[in-house]
Amino acid sequence: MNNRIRGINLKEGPLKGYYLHALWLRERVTDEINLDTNNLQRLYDPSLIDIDIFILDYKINNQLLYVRFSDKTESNYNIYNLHKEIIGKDFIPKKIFWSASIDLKMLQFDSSFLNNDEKLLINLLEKFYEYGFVIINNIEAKEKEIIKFAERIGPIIETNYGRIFDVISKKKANNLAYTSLGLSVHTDNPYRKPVPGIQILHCITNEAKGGDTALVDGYSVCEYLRKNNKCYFDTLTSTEVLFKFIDKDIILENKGKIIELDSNGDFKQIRLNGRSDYVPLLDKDRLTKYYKARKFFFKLCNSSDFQIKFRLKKSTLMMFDNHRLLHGRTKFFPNTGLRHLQGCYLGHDAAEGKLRLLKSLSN
Ligand code: NM2
Ligand code: OGA
Ligand code: ZN
Repeated sequence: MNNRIRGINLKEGPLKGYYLHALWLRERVTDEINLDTNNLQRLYDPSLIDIDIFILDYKINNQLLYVRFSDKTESNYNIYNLHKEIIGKDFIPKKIFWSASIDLKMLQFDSSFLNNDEKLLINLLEKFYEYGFVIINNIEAKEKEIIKFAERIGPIIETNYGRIFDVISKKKANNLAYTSLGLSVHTDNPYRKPVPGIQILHCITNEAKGGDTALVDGYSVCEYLRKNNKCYFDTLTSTEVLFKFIDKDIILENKGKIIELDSNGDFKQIRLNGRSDYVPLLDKDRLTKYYKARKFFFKLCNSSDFQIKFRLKKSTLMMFDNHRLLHGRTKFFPNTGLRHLQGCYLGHDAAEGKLRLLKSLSN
């Protein structure tokens, strides 16, 4: 039969212009038989719905779309909720790329949000997703305070460096971060699967000479490269590199591109870490091209056009997107004073998930 209703085309309202496929609507039914009203999960497998399902009847009444299907299921849908889903509305703000002239003031927060100030936490997470980092002042210069901060957002990702780690100069360090050497701007842990999305560093004391901080918006640099040197950009987005970490307890390896794009061509993740990258032995022309591209990217990342430099002060904490920003420090002189940071990693799912929840509760 050809006059069966296989989908709905509403003539007015927010859903005007969208063809609402019958099966697409059917797998979104909200009645108690089909949906667990407590956890909003489906109580049936949508793959079992008849491919030829059709609509017997539908009506629109204010915000509600009522539909009865050929399998006798009926449901009401809030048309605004359907619209939000169709346009892919999300509470995670769009990224704002920045360069060295960025105003740090708007990214500075006070620790008071730790005392259940949800509005301030929303604001902090929004700024974090826009700019890729935030700085929080007045986090007591005490060991483990970082845990309180991190867990206000979500669960810490424990690694072989521990749940939290001490960035301090020590002998026989398994990582150059635990020496007093300078670290050129990098992303952490490119050798891990997956690479932790967020890094937090809390300054407990910074009395040594040197040890200043640098941050770069890696995506801003990538954007510049895409516009001004497409050939290098293509090389860095296509060459698979091996990243490695080795100590007495573990050998970590992961492969990836220095600039990884998503399926839309947007920036997904940067891996830049001169201590741990091993490009394969490609043919000589490709290899030469790769080395030129990496050199140029590194130069841009270190240029004063893109890089901001500041000194992390005692009781200050910074939280940054380890897929987007690069961070580094100048060398310091341990015999001139103590320098001690504590760090940990979080996932983007935790931070995005927290922001979505807080925003949906506040709306
Ligand atoms: N630490 C500080 O990714 C890296 O190897 C950078 C990470 C050891 C957790 C250092
Ligand atoms: C790190 C790191 C920066 C610093 O621990 O990964 O980059 O300021 N540290 O010590
Ligand atoms: Zn680092």
